[in-house]
Amino acid sequence: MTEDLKRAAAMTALEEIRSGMIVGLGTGSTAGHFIRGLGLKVQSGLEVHAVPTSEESRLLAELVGIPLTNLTASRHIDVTVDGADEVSSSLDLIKGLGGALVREKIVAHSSKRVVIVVDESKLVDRLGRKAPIPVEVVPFAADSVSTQLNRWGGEVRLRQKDNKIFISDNGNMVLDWYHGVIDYPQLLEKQIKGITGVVDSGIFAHVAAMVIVANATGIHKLHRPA
Ligand code: A5P
Repeated sequence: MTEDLKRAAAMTALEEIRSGMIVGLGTGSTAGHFIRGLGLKVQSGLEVHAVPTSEESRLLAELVGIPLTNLTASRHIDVTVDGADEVSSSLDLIKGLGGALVREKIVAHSSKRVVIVVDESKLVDRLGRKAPIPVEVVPFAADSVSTQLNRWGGEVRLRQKDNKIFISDNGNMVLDWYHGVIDYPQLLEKQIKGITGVVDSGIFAHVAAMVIVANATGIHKLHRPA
């Protein structure tokens, strides 16, 4: 059921894509549905180039035949379609439970428009209700950043995957900061980024132009107020 909703949101985002566009490809299961859908459109003649936000998405895009580019060859991306772990009522996001937050943020900030695709389980009134804040750190700084975040409150856990320390596509570690409800996402995003050794965090404040939400009643498009 959830998977059907994720797919429905992702398929709706295909309406945003036109021939000639440079498209940012997000990471995660919902973004995966979008990539597969885009692959089918490419096979039927749609002409796009895409910038993936992870090795996982790059492999999937190659598999389904989407021509790839990068931020050196294509400085500006027309539209990026990505998933999220939490979407607040003001359309701020927590991302990065899939571990691709740094490339996702770089691609999002290089995009004219960012469209987020989610099932309704990702909606919260305020960020931090359910998800921790992923914080990607240079491995040498994992302890010092963890100490600083702990001083600010909550609980910090070094991310593990398959009983090993998780290493991102960039060769870094990820701290999951169980912060609790976030009152000022934009401010906290800046504060985390200000800690030496932090590469970036999974708070994406003021990034999404539109969020496509799928639930049992259908598809709902939420727009960021101008
Ligand atoms: C990847 O790093 C994340 O930002 C994903 O976008 C997020 O975890 C959403 O994943 P799902 O679409 O699999 O729920």
